[in-house]
Amino acid sequence: MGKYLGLDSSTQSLTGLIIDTRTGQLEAEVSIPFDAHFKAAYGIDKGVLHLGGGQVHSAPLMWAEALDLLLQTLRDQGHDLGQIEAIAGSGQQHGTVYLNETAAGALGQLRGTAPLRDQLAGIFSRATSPIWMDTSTTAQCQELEAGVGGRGALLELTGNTAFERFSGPQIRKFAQEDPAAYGRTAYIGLVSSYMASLLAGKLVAVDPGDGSGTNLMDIRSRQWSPRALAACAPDLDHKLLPITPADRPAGPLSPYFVSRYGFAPGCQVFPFSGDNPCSLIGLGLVEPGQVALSLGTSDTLFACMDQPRVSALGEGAVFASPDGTHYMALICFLNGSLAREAVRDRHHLDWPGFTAALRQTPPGNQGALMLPYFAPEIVPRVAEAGVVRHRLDANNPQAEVRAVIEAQALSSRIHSEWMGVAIRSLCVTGGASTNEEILKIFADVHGCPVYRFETANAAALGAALRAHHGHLKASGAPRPWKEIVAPFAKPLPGSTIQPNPAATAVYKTLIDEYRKLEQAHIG
Ligand code: ADP
Ligand code: XUL
Repeated sequence: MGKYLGLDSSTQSLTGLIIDTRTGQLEAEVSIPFDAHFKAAYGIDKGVLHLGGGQVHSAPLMWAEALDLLLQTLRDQGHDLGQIEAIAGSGQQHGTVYLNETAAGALGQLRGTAPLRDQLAGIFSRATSPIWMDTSTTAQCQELEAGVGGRGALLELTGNTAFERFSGPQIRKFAQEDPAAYGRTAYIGLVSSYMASLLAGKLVAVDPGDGSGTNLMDIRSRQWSPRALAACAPDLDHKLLPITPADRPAGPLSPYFVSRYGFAPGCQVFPFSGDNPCSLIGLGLVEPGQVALSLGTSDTLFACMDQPRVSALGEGAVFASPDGTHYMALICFLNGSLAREAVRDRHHLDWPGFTAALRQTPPGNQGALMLPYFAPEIVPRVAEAGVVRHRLDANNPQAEVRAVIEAQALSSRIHSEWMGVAIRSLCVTGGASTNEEILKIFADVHGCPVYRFETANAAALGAALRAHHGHLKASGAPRPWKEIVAPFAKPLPGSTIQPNPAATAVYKTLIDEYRKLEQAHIG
């Protein structure tokens, strides 16, 4: 035994990762990309539905279908799921799932003879879920802040000013725009709690890590704030699933998965958390100090903190760490992989061509700069998409490729200053962290080494480690986090990228130029 499964339900894919804690090995790592399997059935593009006016949703029934497909794939690959002791997971943060009053019964009666899709299609009071890319809730952000006594009051209470992508503003918008469907909603959860509920065959609570991405949780008590709930939407205290400690078992796995995929009946399910909080664990950031960079659909830069240091500028977010004691500071850039892909596709390149362009161009790009707002941006706040080119030829593919990466790295440097953390190294994860040329630019701009790891799926790994930690604790033999993460969250030998001092010197002067360009365009 000693095996644990971590799941990551992200924007574009569902990943499953199995660790063997006796050998310290990753035993399996499988991803189900949503577009490859569900594009036609759900009408998605890169995992999401663009509904106009900044509304970006996805389909919770699709995530359930992906769960069946992932477990079937693991089984087909010969993995004995009967050896898994416990499962935990991670979900893209902030997205909200709306269930009607039949949901609890349907989850409790799942039969192994038919797929989840067929049994759960009727449980939603809203067929689609707004996700973190949704920028349509500016009015609701203002109303929520005003409702608790102002921006400063919400920041003090929840650790965060109101953000368009956070769950509270999403819920308020739904309650305002479709009060009938809101009235039919018996339960509101997050992507994380929804995925955990499928596995446990019952409604599973939200963990404090993901709860802190709602604008509704008291960051110090790690419970819903009655004041924030009242300011958000009617009757929300009855609809929103409760908050539970991340290491309290949610229950045994539903018999559905036991009969269909051969899991052991006693396999435990732990609450899921957000993808960034899980990545914090998966990269071994269980003590303050180190800083991490995730280059996924979004780019995020985050650090572990002792206390919830807040960002008064409203740029950074603060979440509770799923380790139960610490906090994390995070900055989220919406124009991460989507911007890199936009440049790649605009110039008809593939990843090798994109990477070659980075090799062929000099640090500093001969003064060419880009503000890469291919979509509205979270940090800095940019409401309308619009790419700005400064001394940059839009028809020069090489310069464009370098410009987008340098912009992302410079922006991550400028907008992390509020964290008050000296960035002495960066632990990297996410799909684009497999690209060494991209990482070199981040190392040079930050002037620090970049550490790489065996897996680029730190969120799924962090989830598996959470399952291990929780399972030991529940069995009466708890072990400190440091010992749990040590065998897995260690940089790959020989893979560290050191900054090039000459390039770092170039970027030192460019930082101010980039800052000025940004200020000139966004005020
Ligand atoms: P998420 O978990 O947010 O869905 P991932 O961390 O799985 O995203 O990252 C997926 C992204 O990784 C893809 O959208 C793609 O843009 C990017 N990616 C994959 N390979 C490369 C590469 N060689 N160079 C740059 N980006 C890459
Ligand atoms: C973080 C954020 C994104 C999502 C999707 O605040 O919005 O990083 O978690 O990965």
